Amino acid sequence: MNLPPVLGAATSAFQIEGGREDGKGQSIWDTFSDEGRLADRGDIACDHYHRYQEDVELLKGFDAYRMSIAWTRVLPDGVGEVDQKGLDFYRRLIDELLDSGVAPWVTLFHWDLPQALQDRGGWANRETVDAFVRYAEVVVEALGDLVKNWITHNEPWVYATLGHIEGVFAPGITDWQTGLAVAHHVLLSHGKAVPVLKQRGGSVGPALDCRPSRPATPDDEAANTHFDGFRNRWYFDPVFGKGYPADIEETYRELGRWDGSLVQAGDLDSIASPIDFLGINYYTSIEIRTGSQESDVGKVAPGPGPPPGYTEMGWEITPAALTEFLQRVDREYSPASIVITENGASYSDGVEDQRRIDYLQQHLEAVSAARDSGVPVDGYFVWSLMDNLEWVSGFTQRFGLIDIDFDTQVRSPKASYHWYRDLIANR
Ligand code: IFM
Repeated sequence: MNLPPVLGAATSAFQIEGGREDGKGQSIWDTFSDEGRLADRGDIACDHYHRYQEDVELLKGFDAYRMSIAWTRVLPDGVGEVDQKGLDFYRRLIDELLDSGVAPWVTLFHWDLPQALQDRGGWANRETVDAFVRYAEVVVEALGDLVKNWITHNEPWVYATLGHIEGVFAPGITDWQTGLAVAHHVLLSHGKAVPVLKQRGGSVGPALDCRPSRPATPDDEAANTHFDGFRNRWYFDPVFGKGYPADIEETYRELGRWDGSLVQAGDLDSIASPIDFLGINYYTSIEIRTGSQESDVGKVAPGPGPPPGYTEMGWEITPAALTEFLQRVDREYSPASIVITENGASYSDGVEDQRRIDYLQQHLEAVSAARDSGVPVDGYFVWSLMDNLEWVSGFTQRFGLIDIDFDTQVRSPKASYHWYRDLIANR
């Protein structure tokens, strides 16, 4: 296989850390958890806050580890006072990684917005952009001597849409105008943070989620184009200087979802601030049929597939679509470098997880095929290093290379962990 030079695994703060202590502020996901809106509470998760040394030990042999910082540990209210204890925790963790030969790839925003900022409108309020830039300044000042790869935002589509249009994720809002305002401000804050994070020589990129789609029949082309615009182009186009896609803007205007008035002079240039790499999170693709009321929020029924055609998230296994999507991104946007910032599968197979090995093998082959055709894919991160709190699904969906017993916090590497670590060692 033509593997990317950097192979690692990923997690995010809320999903693994626990540790609501040492001055940590409340995030919108803590609130969702406190309100009983998650299948399991998030107070402890994998208790990584206390067990990070054990977790780093298990990362030995990996090239890199993608983690996120909890904004509320660094600035409990999002703005104002810095909590040194929070920064010290991340410094200890990152020191430990570097001592273990594992490069930290650090995400600033993986959805856990300080509740104090949400109380002032969250990402729908343009002031949150400034708050994020200040947060980036604080973090790069404290950790920029150690961290060389930064990811601004994780999955802006998911954050904006599931949290503010569908309302199933925190903060639980169901309003299109809010969702599109959130998306714009998240993208704007990404662009404004890029030069800040580069100040100390780091490489910077966003982690964009994608959902490649295909029309079920030739008659479904228009629906498919619309879905692709809503789901992919609305985010990829502005990051690469193409502005918002005109066809989708027109639809949104007609439906009263967007009048473009919150896009101020200079915003689109800021969003297109040059990045060093494009992070892509890929799990599945989708078939689109015309006429579904919900086709623009991704609720199109998937077509049948031969077993084992789906993971336990109900996501169809489509590795070829990853190769095609990478080739398309290369053709249409020409990023200097692409990193698969997430890819993985949920299976509750315990430590004998051959199905996860198969999934990862197929997707690494898909990445390899893209590289063979000249696409600059330079990194790949498995989601996830360990089973963790899968947002509203709680502990029911297990993506980890390492099994977690959530009662005892015992870590047990799965067959996929050994397979992946051997692959890295023997490449
Ligand atoms: O667990 C999530 C992660 O936080 C973001 N990307 C998708 C993963 C699986 O749903």
